[in-house]
Amino acid sequence: PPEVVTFGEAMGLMLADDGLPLRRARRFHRTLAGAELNTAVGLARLGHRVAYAGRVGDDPFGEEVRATLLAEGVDAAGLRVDPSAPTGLLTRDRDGHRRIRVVYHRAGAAGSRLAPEDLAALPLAGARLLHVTGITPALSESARAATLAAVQAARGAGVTVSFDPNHRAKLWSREQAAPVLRELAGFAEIVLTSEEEGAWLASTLGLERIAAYFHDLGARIVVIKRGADGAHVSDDGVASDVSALPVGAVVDPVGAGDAFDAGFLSGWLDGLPAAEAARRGAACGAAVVQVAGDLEGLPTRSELEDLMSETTEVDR
Ligand code: ADP
Ligand code: KDG
Repeated sequence: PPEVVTFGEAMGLMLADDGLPLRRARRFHRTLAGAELNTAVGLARLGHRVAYAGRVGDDPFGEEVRATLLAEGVDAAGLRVDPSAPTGLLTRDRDGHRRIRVVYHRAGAAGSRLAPEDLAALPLAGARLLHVTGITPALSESARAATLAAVQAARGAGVTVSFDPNHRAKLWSREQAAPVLRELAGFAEIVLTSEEEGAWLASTLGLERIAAYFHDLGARIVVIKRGADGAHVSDDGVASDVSALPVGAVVDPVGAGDAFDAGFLSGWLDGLPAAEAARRGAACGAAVVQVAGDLEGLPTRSELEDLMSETTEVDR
């Protein structure tokens, strides 16, 4: 049985090729995106057994989602084709220096039609971890209901829940999102958040105060991701700071958070202390920012070992 189950909206991604803004870009790299898809593939590359559920349309992007899951060894039995809507799409530009512009073409797409009954296909019983993000409940009423039902079922089955709020301001306002994200965080034993959204949800500044807020909601482990500043970890209130790995050039910063989640959860599954797991997360995040696309830079287990040992300068 899978160790980890997750679900969400997987989309086509058209990523502008070079440093041009979206408005003027002519060449695009065609790939896939979706926070939970990214984390699922990241975990599978590190050798974990993962199952993924969601809906895609009856179209080439949907076929590519299935093919990618299968190629990566992710159990895709829970991926459903919904012929009534297309697979969602997002476009974004790519620049290590300017602000990235993301444009969604996903309203009403197949992924947003996810409903509680879809999760019957998820092999929750026997799993060690259910990973959810706050993107899915932003997609629709039925997707929100599915997300809540999933974390409740996991709780009932004694499966650990990990939660990344991943607030997406283009999908819903802070006023709409806050109560839902706080409710979901209350089901999670592991919360993985960014500093900005953590401060907002906790209505406080300061890493330790943010962590304390999520501990009060019930989380045992709180990880606050801080981009090039690394991450802050609070395990039962015991704090550690983990530095980011040095990177040559930031080619595409998007997807680092999902990669971090994959690395962190991999470490947790392997029984590492939280600070060690965060180092694995940081290595995965660093690998992803140096490559265009969300999935492309996710390391395999042996690539991760090289990254973390920093010994391989030139391999000849
Ligand atoms: P998000 O994608 O959710 O905004 P972050 O930007 O915080 O997430 O990145 C997640 C993790 O990836 C960071 O905690 C860090 O370890 C790593 N990371 C992100 N940006 C860089 C960078 N420029 N250099 C090195 N590591 C990075
Ligand atoms: O975390 C990366 C995501 O932003 C990207 O893959 C797309 O899931 C996505 C979203 O909703 O923004």
